Amino acid sequence: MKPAKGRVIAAYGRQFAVEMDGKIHSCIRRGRNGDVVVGDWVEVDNDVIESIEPRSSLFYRSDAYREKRIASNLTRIIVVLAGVPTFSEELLNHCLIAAEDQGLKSLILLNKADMMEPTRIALDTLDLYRHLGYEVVPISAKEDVSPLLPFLENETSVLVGQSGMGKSTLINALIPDAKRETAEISSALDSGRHTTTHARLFHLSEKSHIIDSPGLQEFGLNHLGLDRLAKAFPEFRPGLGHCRFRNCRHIDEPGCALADAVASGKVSEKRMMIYRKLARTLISRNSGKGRATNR
Ligand SMILES: Nc1nc2c(ncn2[C@@H]2O[C@H](COP(=O)(O)OP(=O)(O)O)[C@@H](O)[C@H]2O)c(=O)[nH]1
Ligand SMILES: [Mg+2]
Ligand SMILES: [Zn+2]
Repeated sequence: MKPAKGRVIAAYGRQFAVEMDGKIHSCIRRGRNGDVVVGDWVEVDNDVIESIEPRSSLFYRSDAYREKRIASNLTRIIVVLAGVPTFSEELLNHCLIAAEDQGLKSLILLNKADMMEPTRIALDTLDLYRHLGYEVVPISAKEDVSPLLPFLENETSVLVGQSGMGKSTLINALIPDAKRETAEISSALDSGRHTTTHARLFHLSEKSHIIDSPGLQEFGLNHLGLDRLAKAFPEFRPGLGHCRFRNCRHIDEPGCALADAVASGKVSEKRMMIYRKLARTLISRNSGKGRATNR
């Protein structure tokens, strides 16, 4: 068989489900550990992934020690939240920052809108993000997912969020065959013993795809440097380059244009606190280990 091009739609440990001409092949990657990610276009020869095409984007998080790649070649991040259980606003911010950094569109999906009072409270909290330009869409995965559909068209989207927010319910409503398809892939890969703790790509149409990802508890951003971090806050951008010090970290420096923006109400205190907490983490990691955070 000669080499063929395909797309990675699921990963189970060192085995990958690669879709080629509508068929799913169980493939391996020799030697290189962990470089293939769901969403990748790859060249396959005899069920071995030989090479990965250049990616248009790579959505990943990182904790203190390692990177966790979530998916590649995306165009949109959908952060799934709900009024119950209470969502982490910090996690929401980290997802939005990672999306901005990779130039991806975001959508904040507030699920369980059938629960009126928790939804009202959550919408109040989300007002800040609406004012920043992020779209906030209330939805009930149990009742009607149609408000989400226009946002999925011609996009490769990934659903991210804490567990319990309703990601699986959404996927099942969007793709009635999701469970069966996933079971088929598991058996094709002989990985029935693995739970689906990995991302999985589903087709909505020829041009629209959606990736379900495992529930997140945290979303580290240690892979960003200070410059990239500040640029990932859209409301910071007008102030960047206007601080007294060219290398201002926007933490406690005099003449900081972003501190002025907070004082005049152009930037919210909450967002500034989120930035500073992340910036301090980056700085202490850097000085402690003496290595650059920018990749
Ligand atoms: N009331 C309500 N409950 C929902 C909705 N969507 C999901 N749930 C419930 O929320 C819980 C978590 O859903 P699940 O899809 O497993 O969340 P996941 O962990 O994000 O995949 C389940 O008990 C669902 O029945 C919704 O739109 N409204
Ligand atoms: Mg789930
Ligand atoms: Zn500054």
